[in-house]
Amino acid sequence: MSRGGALSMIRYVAAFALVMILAALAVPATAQTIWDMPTPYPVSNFQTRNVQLFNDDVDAATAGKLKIKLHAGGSLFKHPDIKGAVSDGRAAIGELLTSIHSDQSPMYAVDSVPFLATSYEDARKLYIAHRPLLEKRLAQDGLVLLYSVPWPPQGMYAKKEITSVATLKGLKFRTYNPGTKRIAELAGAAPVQIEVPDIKAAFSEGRVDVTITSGATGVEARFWEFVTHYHDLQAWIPRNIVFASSAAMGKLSEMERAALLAAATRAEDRGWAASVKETEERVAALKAAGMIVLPPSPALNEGLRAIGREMTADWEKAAGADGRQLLEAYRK
Ligand code: PCA
Repeated sequence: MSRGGALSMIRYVAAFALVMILAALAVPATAQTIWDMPTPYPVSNFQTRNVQLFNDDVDAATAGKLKIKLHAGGSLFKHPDIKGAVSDGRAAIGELLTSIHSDQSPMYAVDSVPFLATSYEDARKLYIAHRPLLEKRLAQDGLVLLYSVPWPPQGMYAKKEITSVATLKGLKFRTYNPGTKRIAELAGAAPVQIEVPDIKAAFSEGRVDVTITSGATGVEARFWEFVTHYHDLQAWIPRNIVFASSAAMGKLSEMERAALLAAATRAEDRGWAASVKETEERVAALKAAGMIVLPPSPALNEGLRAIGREMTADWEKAAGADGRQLLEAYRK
């Protein structure tokens, strides 16, 4: 071999070695995907615990190729910002209360219309009718629905018995979505929007007199330190959704996407069962902590149902043909 030939051979071998080194370095980057997942509620909450089990399940099913990192309690993005963050790619996956965005679309509101679906059985029927339209609406925001899990039925916490809607007049009413804000307004109360992580501070600083939420949230935030009465209204069953960015999902392998969807189905079934269990346990825990747990008086019940009828009519008007289709499917 000539000298020139030997040199070009060395160059060739060096270039080949470099390509091999770069290829080896590139392997971990393509072999593992890490997704950040902002969620709104505390780590101890049953919804969050279910999300963590979902993430563990995805990790196991993909042999660690897809890892989802939980950022609970609004620590990465605050609840109202989670949807936008996933839509525009600042996070790949997230969780939220569907109806926090009910002012964007009636399809984000239907599970939180008072007295439309008040039992788990009806909530399930409503979800089945709702799901295709919810998926369609989320797709407009570049999002894919993975699963949806209900909160326990919603009741009212207060510092005295609320005997009628008129009793609510002028009270500081903590809200968590535009629907609860509307209830407060129709009742002549003063709405104040507060996320779960801030609720204890709001109560102790005297910014809240009354709120509607579940036994789960009431126990978690130790409401008995601030209020005395729980009116077991069973007024509606709001749902959370777990959703991903369709762009981020498009970058997964076929195997990873299938694993994610299968884990979502399991998480949904597990979550509905956990919610039912939560309902029984948490109302009992409120009683054990010394709270007065009572059914609504006939006057309060009728007053709230009248508000529910007005909000149902408003929803039907806003939701148009899609809304009619949804309600027909639900009532079948
Ligand atoms: N807890 C959440 C939403 C519904 C519920 O039961 C909250 O109070 O914000």
